[in-house]
Amino acid sequence: MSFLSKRSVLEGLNSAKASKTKEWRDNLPTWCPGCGHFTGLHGLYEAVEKLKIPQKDFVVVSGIGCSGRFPFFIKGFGLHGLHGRALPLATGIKIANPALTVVVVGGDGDGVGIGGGHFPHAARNNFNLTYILLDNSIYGLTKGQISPTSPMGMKSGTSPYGNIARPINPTTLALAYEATFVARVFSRERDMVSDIITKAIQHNGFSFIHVLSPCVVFNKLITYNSWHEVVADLPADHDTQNRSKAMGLAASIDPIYLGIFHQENTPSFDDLSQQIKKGLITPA
Ligand SMILES: Cc1ncc(C[n+]2csc(CCOP(=O)(O)OP(=O)(O)O)c2C)c(N)n1
Ligand code: SF4
Repeated sequence: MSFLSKRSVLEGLNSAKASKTKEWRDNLPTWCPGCGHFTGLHGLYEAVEKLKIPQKDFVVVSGIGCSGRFPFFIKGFGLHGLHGRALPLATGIKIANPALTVVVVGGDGDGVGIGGGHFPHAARNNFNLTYILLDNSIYGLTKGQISPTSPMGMKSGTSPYGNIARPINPTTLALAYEATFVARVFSRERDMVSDIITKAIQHNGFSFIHVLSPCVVFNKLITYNSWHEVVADLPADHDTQNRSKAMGLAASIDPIYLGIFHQENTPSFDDLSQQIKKGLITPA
């Protein structure tokens, strides 16, 4: 990936494709030119435009990090919360008003580091949220410390001799936590990112998208090129109903598979709580 100039970013934002989503664009993103997070943002612009979600019914909730800047760049409502606390904030918003479309965005540090304790419970409760985890395998905002997804051996300000901790894999975590929609995408594949974010928002229940989203400034080891060499689409005959098979494919590091690993139609938290309220079911 060549380092994009500020001008080329602006040209991209004004391109014919981007102009279709101009109603959704808010402040000009402050990310570094070439940051992978741009693709996640464009994917979300395209998804909400395609799904014709009214801006008054749309909320983006984030934690802290470069990824946490998301709500400033998209119209609708936004909440830039505390580091690692985006999921509980979003859960409260969704429970208070189930009619809203609530999208949660955060980094790998935010989501599987400090906020890692919230992820299993948002997933297993099947809250009707879409969680986009922008993984650059580093803490970007705080200028390049290792994160829970950094590979062993990676040098950084906090690992001058190389990282000695084993990395965790957000996609296998989501599968283990019983998320009902689990996908992985790469921010070089813009159309795939938009398509899968659209499907995730349409999904009834907790949808999780792991975005491989390089930090072009602080991570010199995990880059567009290093990921490009190992990513591959999931096998065409992959059965998205088979969670244990999905787990094996999600754990693979060469290739690193992209696509929808798991999708299951089952009542969401909102559905079940409405049915209980109406006296239609009683918890067993
Ligand atoms: C409670 C708390 N601890 C630590 C910080 C400092 N901090 C801000 S962002 C961040 C990590 C950001 O990394 P990540 O979540 O991966 O997002 P990125 O910036 O890479 O998009 C840290 C440690 C904080 N703001 N609040
Ligand atoms: S520091 Fe890294 S993650 Fe943050 S905006 Fe710049 S490229 Fe993106």
